[in-house]
Amino acid sequence: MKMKPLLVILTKGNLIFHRFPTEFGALTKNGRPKVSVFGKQIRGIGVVHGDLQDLPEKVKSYVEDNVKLCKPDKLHICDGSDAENQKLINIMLEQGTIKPLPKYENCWLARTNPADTARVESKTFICTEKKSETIPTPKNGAVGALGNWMSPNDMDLVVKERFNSCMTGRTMYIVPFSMGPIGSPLSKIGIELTDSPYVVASMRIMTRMGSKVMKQVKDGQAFVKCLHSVGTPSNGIVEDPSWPCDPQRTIILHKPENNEIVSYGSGYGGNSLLGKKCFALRIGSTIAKKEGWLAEHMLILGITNPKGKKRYIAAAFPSACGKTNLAMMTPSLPGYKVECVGDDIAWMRFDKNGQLRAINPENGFFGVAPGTSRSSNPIAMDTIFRNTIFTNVASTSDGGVYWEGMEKEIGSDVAITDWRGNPWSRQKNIPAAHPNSRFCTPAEQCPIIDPAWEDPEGVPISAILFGGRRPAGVPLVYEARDWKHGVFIGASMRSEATAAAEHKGKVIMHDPFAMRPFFGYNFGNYLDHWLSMENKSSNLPKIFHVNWFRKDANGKFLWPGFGENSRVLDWILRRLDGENIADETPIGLIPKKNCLNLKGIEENVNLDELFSLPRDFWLQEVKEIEKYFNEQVGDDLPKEISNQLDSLRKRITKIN
Ligand code: SAT
Ligand code: MN
Repeated sequence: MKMKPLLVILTKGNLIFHRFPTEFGALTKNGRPKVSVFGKQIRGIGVVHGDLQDLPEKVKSYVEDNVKLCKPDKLHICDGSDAENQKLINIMLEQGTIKPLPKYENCWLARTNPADTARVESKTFICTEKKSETIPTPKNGAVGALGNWMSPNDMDLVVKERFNSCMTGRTMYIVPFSMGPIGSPLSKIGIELTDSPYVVASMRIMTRMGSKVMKQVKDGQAFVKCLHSVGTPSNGIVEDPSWPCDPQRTIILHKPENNEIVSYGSGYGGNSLLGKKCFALRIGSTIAKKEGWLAEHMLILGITNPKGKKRYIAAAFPSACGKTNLAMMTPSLPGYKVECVGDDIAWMRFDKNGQLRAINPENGFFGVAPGTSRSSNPIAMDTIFRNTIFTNVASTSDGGVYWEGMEKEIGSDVAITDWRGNPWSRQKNIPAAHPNSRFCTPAEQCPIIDPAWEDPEGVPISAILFGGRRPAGVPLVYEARDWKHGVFIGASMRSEATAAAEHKGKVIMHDPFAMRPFFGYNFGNYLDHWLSMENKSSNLPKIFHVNWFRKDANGKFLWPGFGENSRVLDWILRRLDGENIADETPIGLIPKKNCLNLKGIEENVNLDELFSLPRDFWLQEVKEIEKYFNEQVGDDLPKEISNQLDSLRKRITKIN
């Protein structure tokens, strides 16, 4: 790698090393950048892109406050243009953050610091005056597992301690972005201040970013404040200037009262692309509660049956459980067509006719790469090889990418370099790509993007699916008896841990509504909010639970999954049409014998095992749920939900 000029800055006895890209320069005699903030003017600081005077007043004062705190050398006001993007790419190339992937068009590979590869749930906090606003009070000495709370005072201390001068030697980018189509009544705006060009380039893909959004702020729209820095370790030494970060002190804070997000120390995904989990889910859920709608960790798909009737379905699964695959499914059942509205987040509200409508607040897919292949998700493979930033995947000697699942898709003569940059061979017992490696790609490139995916009114939702990775006991699909039962099913969701966060091993974790890491307020109140939706409509979506991941005694999947999941969606759609194809069971309604369409399926499917309800398993499951509700939700658990649990227990004891 070409060496860049090395600058050593002494602050309070600490040495700080910075490698500046050559475009940097203007510093004062003592080597410190000139920063001074006077009243409404930011003087002595280079504005390298855009015009400060054009900023709306509210943005100006937000920027000013944080320039004072973070002391960047330069300011860049993002307009979202191609020319700007090219500039960012050049900077990242120069810093060694990305390298080109010449096999494809406008694709780039970023390798992170190996200590910065996933969301950090243990370092993610919601800041409210009262702890009980954020999390229910755990009982019986349990450690709270429904989010972390911090007081606003402590938040201030954390911010002062970490952000003071954290952008010295760097550029602060001012990133205006819209979550949701610009101008939709369901959309919301954010301004992210960040010192990472990687974050800016990724936000340009994942959100609608640029001048149009700034114009909306000028016209008076409120915005969510999002401050982000990759940070500098407290010893002042940036180990690897190509991916600066401060994993020791990484922290992600949310203050719903001010619609404010502050994130320090990580450049990765949900930690740094603040529109995603921080805004669209955590702050989003608090806004949604106030305004009477739902901000959920759900994909949205459109599905047309062979008769040409189209419906939309929203589905909640924990991170890295195949949401992207389902959202882009190629149905194996003839005559069906799936179209994609979104793969991760849904903002939903009932319209004046009582129809639930959803938008995808995002503009791109930040999908898990490993496991994505021509056989598992050909549509994703047709989406991601243009205008995409890959992170922590392996690379090939012919200028392409590689990950687990792509074995059949590369020539035997190409050499592979793993995600850390080391030569890799199949004999090595370690994965070539990091299990949480990602592609970040524009949604509009998806060949089956739904024609209504940017409809400002949102798409009408007919069914809601909950699901997870459940290797044992949980059948392929079951239907909730009614709305309250559906809310209970969402509340009782459990799933095997994945690589999307820092959890280790294949433990089955409670993950209510797939929102456990993303609740912006007390989960008990969240359940009340969901229950209250019942009064908003006489035409509520039906609720189902699905599980593609059940295994037999030998550890083999009982269901082929992927395109064959269209058979489950077919049953669901026929239930929406009121067909008499369901049998009551203690846990909900399951397909009547011969009513799940298996015509033409190649695998031998053991339906009896796939739909069996082992009594001991379910007694244990009820016990686990009860323990979880008691310990974690305690007095905040709505009565309706404990009633649901009681009736489930009674029904299960009757299984023989
Ligand atoms: O890393 S992200 O939070 O953006 C993705 C996910 O966990 O679903
Ligand atoms: Mn997700």
